[in-house]
Amino acid sequence: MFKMQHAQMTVIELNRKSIEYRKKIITYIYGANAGHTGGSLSCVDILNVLYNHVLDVNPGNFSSPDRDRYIQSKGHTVEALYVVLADKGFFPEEDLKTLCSYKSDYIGHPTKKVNGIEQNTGALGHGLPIAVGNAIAAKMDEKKFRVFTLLGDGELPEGSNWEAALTAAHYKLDNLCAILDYNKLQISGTTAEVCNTEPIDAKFESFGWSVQHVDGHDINALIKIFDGLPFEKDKPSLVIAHTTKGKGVSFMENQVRWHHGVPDANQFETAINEFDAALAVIG
Ligand SMILES: Cc1ncc(C[n+]2csc(CCOP(=O)(O)OP(=O)(O)O)c2C)c(N)n1
Repeated sequence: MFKMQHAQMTVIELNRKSIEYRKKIITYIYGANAGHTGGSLSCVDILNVLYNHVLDVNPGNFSSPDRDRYIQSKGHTVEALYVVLADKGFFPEEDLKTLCSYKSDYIGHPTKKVNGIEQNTGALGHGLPIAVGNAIAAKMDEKKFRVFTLLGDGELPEGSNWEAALTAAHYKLDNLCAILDYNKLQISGTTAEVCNTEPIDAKFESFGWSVQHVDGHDINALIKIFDGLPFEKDKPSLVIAHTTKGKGVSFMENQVRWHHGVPDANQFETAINEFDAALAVIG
C-alpha cells in the first residue's frame, strides 16, 4: 500500500534532519518566548518520517482531494509541525520568526490559516474523530488516500477518542493510522498519575484495532513500521511510538516542567551546543 512519492533520503540524512528540526524548534520557541518544547522534541522524528517518507502530501497537491491527510491531534506541539512544513516548502521558514506574536497566523496551536495544516486542533480529543470521518469519506468515495493522526498519551482520557476508536473498527478503516506519542508525561505529571489509560495496546486491540510498538526516535524502525501499513486488512492501525519528552536536550528529557518551558539564554546555548555535537557525530 506504500506509495513511492518521496526522493529517497537515507536514514543518515533523515537523522540529520531530525536534529536540524530540533534546533529550529528550540530556536523559534526561544525567539517567541513561548511554546510546547518537550512534546515537540518528543514527536519530531515521527513527523520527519511521515513528511519525508510516508505521506503523499506536498505544497503542490495540498488542494487535491486525493492527498494523504495528516491531523495533529496533540495540537499544542505545533512547533514541530511548523518546522517540518516550512522545510517541505508550505511557507517560508522566515514566517516562523513571527511565532506567537500579535497578528501572526503562526499561533501556539494548528489552524488552517497556515498552509499545509489540515485541521484546527489544540482542544485535545478532536484529531482522532476527525481522522475517522476523513477515512470513512475516503472509503465512501473509493479514494486511495490514507489518513494519519498523532495523539498524545495524555490526550487519551478524552472520551471522544474511544467513541472514534469504536467507530474506526466498526467501519473497518484500514486506511487510518493513529500514532501515539507515548512519552508517558502530560501537562502536570505522568500520564499514570493524572489519569491512567493502561494497558493502551490491549484496550485498542479489544476495540478491534491492530497495534504495533516502535521506538519513536529510531528513524529506520519508523520507516519499517509505516511501510507495513495497514497492519491487518479491514482494521485501523495504531502505532505506539515509545518516545522521550524533551528528546535531545539533556536537561529537558523526561522533565514535566519542560511541557511548555522556554529556555533562558544559557539553556538555549547549551541546547544548541548539544544538537551541534550530535550533528558532528553524524558527520
Ligand atoms: C480538551 C483539553 N483539555 C485540556 C487541555 C490542556 N492540555 C494541553 S496539553 C495537555 C497535556 C497533553 O499531554 P500529551 O497529549 O501526552 O502531550 P505531550 O506530553 O506529548 O506534549 C493538556 C491537558 C487541552 N489542550 N485540551
